[in-house]
Amino acid sequence: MVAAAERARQIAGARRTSIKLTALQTEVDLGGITANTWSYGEVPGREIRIRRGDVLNVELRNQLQRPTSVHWHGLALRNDMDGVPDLTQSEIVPGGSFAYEFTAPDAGTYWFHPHSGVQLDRGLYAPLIVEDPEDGGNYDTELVVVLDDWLDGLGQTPDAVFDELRAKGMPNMDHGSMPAMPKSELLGGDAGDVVYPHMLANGKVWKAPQTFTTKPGQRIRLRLINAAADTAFRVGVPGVSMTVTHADGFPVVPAELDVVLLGMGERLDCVVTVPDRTVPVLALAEGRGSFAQVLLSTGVAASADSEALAVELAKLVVPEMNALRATDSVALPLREPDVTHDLVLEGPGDKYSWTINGKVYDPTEGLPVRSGQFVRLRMQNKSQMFHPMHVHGHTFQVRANGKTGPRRDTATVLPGRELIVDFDANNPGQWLTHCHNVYHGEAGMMTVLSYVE
Ligand SMILES: [Cu+2]
Repeated sequence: MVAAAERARQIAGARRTSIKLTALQTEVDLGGITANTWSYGEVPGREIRIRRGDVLNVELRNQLQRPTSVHWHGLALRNDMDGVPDLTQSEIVPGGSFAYEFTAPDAGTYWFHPHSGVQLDRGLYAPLIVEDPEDGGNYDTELVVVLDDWLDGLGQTPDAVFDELRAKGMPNMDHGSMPAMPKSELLGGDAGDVVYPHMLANGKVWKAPQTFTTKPGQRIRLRLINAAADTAFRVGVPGVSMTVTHADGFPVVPAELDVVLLGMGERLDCVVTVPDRTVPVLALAEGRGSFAQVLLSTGVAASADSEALAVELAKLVVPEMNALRATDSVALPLREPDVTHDLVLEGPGDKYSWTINGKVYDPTEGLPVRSGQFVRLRMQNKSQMFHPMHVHGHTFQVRANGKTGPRRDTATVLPGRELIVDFDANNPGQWLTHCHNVYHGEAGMMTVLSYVE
């Protein structure tokens, strides 16, 4: 069934792109700060760029001391290439390799990362851009901005942080003092479980930002990717409105917004017109008082320093991202689902456990679906923290208060709220469905959408 679904995706004249990727221990420069981390050679890893319908072949060589894997986040790919150990493949052992090969059926802004433990909170992530030969009319150039929260290799590791969370059953403490855990009104409660010393945009701290040289009047398509483990970002370009065109790679009815919000794993594409001065793309770590940035440099000085601009940006009202609307070309019509599954999200419980329907993850148990069904997921957040819920291998239709929301593969469910998403069960296999907070996921908040005969 998996092979048949893959054959249906293949198009005549498809190009084949072959890439070799190595996961290894490296030193990276975060902008005057050197961290010893695990990466695909640099942070972020080098972008992979293909066209819709292309076949991508990536040989991953594992030079780490631990097993790893690669998940191609957001792609409706063949299930045996989805990169989830114990569910779709065996882990890639140290010294081993694995050849991923699949058709990329839909254009959009995607990314890739391991699905092994909390490795995502190291430097193992990179953009995957699938171009649509038919778009490009409304912008002159593109800029990919990958956002991250960083602690690895600076006296901490994600594994040690996770062990500490489990041992204490609560968020990590900062050197024994009382923790100042982040809170956010926008996120309806807790904004994170982990304290991060740095926020990064394209691998750099805000004091040493990447500079993108441009000129006034240029229209830039920003491809925003939140690769963080535990941090939502509100993103804006001070004084410049953004035309949001895509959510998680799929087109939305263009929306003019001053600021947007990205949960972990989420992507937004926005077109901005460069003003007659240098401006930052600011990414405020929600509830944390820190930020990252990329500068759009015109050669003319900015109107104010970025710290002052960040204070102003934090005052703007952030619209509801689930109120973005899929274009008619991709929207799934509202109809009665063939099957509805409830996902009750709770935690943290004993030893920092996070659960779906009262259970921690078990790869042998799942929510059954059948090929051809129209499936509804009703996700109810009964915890104090937001959860960006990600479904592998499908792009669902968000139902925002009965209205048509965006098509997405990751959508944030706020505390005390319910989110309904629908999808066509048209990609057979065993598909992980989970919170994209890597610590929540690793602590149990994952389940499987399991195609059955
Ligand atoms: Cu979560």
